Amino acid sequence: MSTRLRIAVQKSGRLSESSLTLLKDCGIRIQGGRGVLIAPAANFELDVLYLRDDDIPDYVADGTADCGMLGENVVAEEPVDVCVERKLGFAACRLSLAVPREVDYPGVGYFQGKKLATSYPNILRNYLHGKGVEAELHTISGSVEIAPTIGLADGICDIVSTGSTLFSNGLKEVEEVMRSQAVLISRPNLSDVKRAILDKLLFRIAAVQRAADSKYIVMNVPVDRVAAVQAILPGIKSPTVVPLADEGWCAVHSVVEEARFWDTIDEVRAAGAEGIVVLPIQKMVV
Ligand code: PRT
Ligand code: ZN
Repeated sequence: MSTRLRIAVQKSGRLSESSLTLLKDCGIRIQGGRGVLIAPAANFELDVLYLRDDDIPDYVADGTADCGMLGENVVAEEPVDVCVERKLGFAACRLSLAVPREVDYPGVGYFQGKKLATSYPNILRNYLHGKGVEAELHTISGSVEIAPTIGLADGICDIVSTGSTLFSNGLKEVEEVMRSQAVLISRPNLSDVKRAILDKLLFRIAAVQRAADSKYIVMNVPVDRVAAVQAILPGIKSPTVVPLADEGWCAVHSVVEEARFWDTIDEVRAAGAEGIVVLPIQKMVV
């Protein structure tokens, strides 16, 4: 029995590139191209198994793979016993109900007794059940968005990201059934050795994600304004303050959250900071 961790990754599709980039950012070098079924990492106790995303939950649940990266929507649809270890922050989308644009939509009760086409019958059934609505579900595996036009259904439940597919098919989004992003799943009861490798991988993923969410900033601040600027900057602990050759000035170094980045810049400028330089962070281990 191999003691290497086997991770399932989508072979080709919307998740493939970002999944492999994440492994690369974790310093893991995968050997060989995607033409193979299984590819070993050169410098980590990991093998990559390339699969269709729909097959990943079953393969992880039955132990063919130890873990996998895929959309939450696929995990939620498959009734299998896997654990969601971590949200990965890419492939964000939502699973939504949509109806023809001309429908005067009164609320979710509209779907009572209606025909709905979807590739996600389990998620949709649960959702409608929770709303006390009973509809006739038609499971189709592709091109769900054309079902109303060809008279197969009154509405659809499908993945939406920009909304342009719905728009170009004369549909409008009326209910959000679930939000989704890529996640890392694992099978229950991993051996201690494999659990330790997975924890090592999760630790690296956390460092990569933290870095992506943060920026390093350096700025010049008059000595008498340092306290005011410092109060604005959270940093990891407190900011680093270094005296400059020009007496009366300091350089202040700190880490700011991407989400609050521009607000922070406005605030420190108003507090007296000048010459602000912003740098990307490669990894952030705390
Ligand atoms: O071949 P394989 O089975 O492995 O791949 P697949 O064709 O089943 O999946 P793929 O690669 O299309 O998507 C993989 C995962 O990406 C999905 O399970 C979602 O978690 C996520 N994701 C993110 C999306 C989208 N965004 C998305 N926009 N999956 C599908 N779409 C499709 C959607 O089905 C619809 O047809 O894009 C269209 C809508 O996009 P907009 O931008 O027009 O709204
Ligand atoms: Zn698929």
